[in-house]
Amino acid sequence: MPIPESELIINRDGSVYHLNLLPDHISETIITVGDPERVPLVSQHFDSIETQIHKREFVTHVGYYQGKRLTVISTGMGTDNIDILINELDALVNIDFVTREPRPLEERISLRIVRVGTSGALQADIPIGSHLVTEHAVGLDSLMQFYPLVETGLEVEVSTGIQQSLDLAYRPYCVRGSDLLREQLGAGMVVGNTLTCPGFYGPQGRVLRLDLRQPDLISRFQNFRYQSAEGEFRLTNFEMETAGYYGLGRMLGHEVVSLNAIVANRATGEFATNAEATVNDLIQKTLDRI
Ligand code: R1P
Ligand code: URA
Repeated sequence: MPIPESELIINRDGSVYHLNLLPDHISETIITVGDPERVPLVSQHFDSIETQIHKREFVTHVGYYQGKRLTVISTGMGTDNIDILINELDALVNIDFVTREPRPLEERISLRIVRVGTSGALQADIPIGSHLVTEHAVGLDSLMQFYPLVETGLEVEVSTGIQQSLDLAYRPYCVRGSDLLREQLGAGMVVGNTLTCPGFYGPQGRVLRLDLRQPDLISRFQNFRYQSAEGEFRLTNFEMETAGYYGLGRMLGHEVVSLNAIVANRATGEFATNAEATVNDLIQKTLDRI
């Protein structure tokens, strides 16, 4: 059955609805960033740029870095944008835009998707300026209420523990990312467990003029521990997209990793004086290893 026009929306020029890209526009390795202005910070290192396209917050540059074809795309903020990003990237490679049929199993393409983003550390021993690679992502957002994500026993136990310790009405989701990409791209980085929050202020325990429902939210995040055969699990940092990437990546069969430039530390109350340098170092490290 062809996928109806209302479900897979293809623009008049044959591009996918929000990303505005044609199937030929993307490479199998994709770097994603939140901030559209970070896209040229990545592509400035390319030997050549063959395509530049933008629509809304999705800015895409495709080019070659040391002979390897790479795509860099900005996503804006939040897992709702990651739902659009990953579904549309997957459609570009795994759905035939002429017949509107998913490609047969043996023709399916697994993309390598590398998030290069900023993040706040929860623990005092993860200083500003560090680079952190996410092993497990825990989603406090609602995206996985709508998909049949299959979690391992450990993932369910960890997220049930977090639900209890935060006194939440719902169980967050927990997903381990690609071991392969974590080892390849994250060598020497802090290996952490990232909390993905559906907001920057209240959901990350920040108080400006609004009080929090749980005034001790940050210390609940910081003090959460889960003991398993693999060792002690603690939450190391938070941001706003990683769990969405890891959940959708698992379900659609793409390799995904989240690399985080630590720009804030919520245990010490500091914010980076030179966040740009930490991000630029992470971009360079990513390109060198990709
Ligand atoms: C908040 O300032 C934004 O920064 C982090 C969060 O996930 C959120 O998107 O990532 P990026 O720097 O990649 O946008
Ligand atoms: N991004 C976030 O989402 N939180 C922080 O504290 C820093 C960057």
